[in-house]
Amino acid sequence: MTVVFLGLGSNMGNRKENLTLALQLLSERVGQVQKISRIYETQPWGVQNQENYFNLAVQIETKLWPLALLCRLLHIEQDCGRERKERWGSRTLDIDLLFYGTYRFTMSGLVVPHPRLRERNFVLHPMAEIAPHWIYPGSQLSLTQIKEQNPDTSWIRPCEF
Ligand code: PH2
Ligand code: MG
Ligand code: MG
Repeated sequence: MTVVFLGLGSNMGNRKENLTLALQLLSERVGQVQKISRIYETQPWGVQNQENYFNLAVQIETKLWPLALLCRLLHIEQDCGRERKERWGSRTLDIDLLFYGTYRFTMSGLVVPHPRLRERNFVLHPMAEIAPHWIYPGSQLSLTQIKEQNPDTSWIRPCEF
């Protein structure tokens, strides 16, 4: 069993429902969901003129190897209505593999830890909420420290439903 952290995002359709359905499918197809952050509303990063995102982070214990896990994540994205068009463009659901245990690797287009997570408020805030003391593999820094050092100025606020 391996603990993995995923980042979820949605900025099309009913963003909260998309995330809720994704969490349901993750628990059925990937493993036991151990921690879920609050949902945050976030400024679009990359392409600006698109709807604000809802983002969250989740901790799951899984027996799947990385590429099998990636394949399930892509299927869940599709089953939640994802169509791949523009890079960083709007999407009903995006699921990014952030950490796979404490491993670091690159294989078949999959880079772990996720290469851009250290620069993104929309990942670091929800991650630091569920795993503040998690050490970024290969560094001596916790996610809380990385979050505090991150120069990203884009806004992020927890949703109040
Ligand atoms: N995902 C992207 C590009 N930009 N911006 C925010 N705020 N949240 C995201 O999840 C996001 C993004 C590509 O996956
Ligand atoms: Mg992404
Ligand atoms: Mg993605």
